[in-house]
Amino acid sequence: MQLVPINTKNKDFEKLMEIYNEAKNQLTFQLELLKEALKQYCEYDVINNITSRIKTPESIINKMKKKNLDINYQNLIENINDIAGIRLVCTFSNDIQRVKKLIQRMQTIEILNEKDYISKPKKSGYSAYHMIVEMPMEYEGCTIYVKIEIQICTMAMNFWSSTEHKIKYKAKGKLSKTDSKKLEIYAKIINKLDKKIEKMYRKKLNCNKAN
Ligand code: 0O2
Repeated sequence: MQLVPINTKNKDFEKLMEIYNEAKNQLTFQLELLKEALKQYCEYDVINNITSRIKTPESIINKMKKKNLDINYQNLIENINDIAGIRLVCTFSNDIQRVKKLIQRMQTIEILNEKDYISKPKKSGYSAYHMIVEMPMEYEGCTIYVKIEIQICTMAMNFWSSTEHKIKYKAKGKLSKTDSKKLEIYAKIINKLDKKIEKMYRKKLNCNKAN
């Protein structure tokens, strides 16, 4: 099957997407448990919300074309790492580090790759922490390893990236240079805001401890 050209209307493709979907659901469930445990322990929503998605067939094929890959199953499995994606939205910027470390300790997954767009945002202004993880799944008596992309960001970063996704990153038509520049500036403002809010929260915590 590996070098067979992909037909997204075919049953094989549907089956493969079902496995990615099942892996995504299982990992989301485990991360929901982590979210609840953190809430109990820290007495606030360290992870504010979790969303997940499976990439559309059209988006998968477009990404393969963009990477100049032959459209076959081997290339899809080996090179497209975010067919299944989970986004964890944290309350404060420091929570991202804490959540990242807890995910690194999870026994059910293996971390394949990490990208720190927090310390070094993309040219567009995009910032988030990315982890590509692999999860073993049982399928027809065999174990197969499914890749999932976890994105960790703050509410402010999520606001910026979801909006920018609609008006620039995946929008039809090109955004003007001036507006692209504005988006870069807004991303910087948002990151500064995150830091200021975090600082305010730490100050309040210290005051509470002192009283
Ligand atoms: P979509 O529609 O969100 O799924 P790689 O295989 O690692 O070399 P890849 O996967 O493009 O290449 O890696 P990268 O750059 O880390 O991007 C992965 C995902 O991060 C993207 O998936 C987006 O979800 C998000 N992302 C990256 N850059 C930007 C950006 O400038 N703006 C926004 N809004 N999101 C960004 P997709 O498949 O490109 O898009």
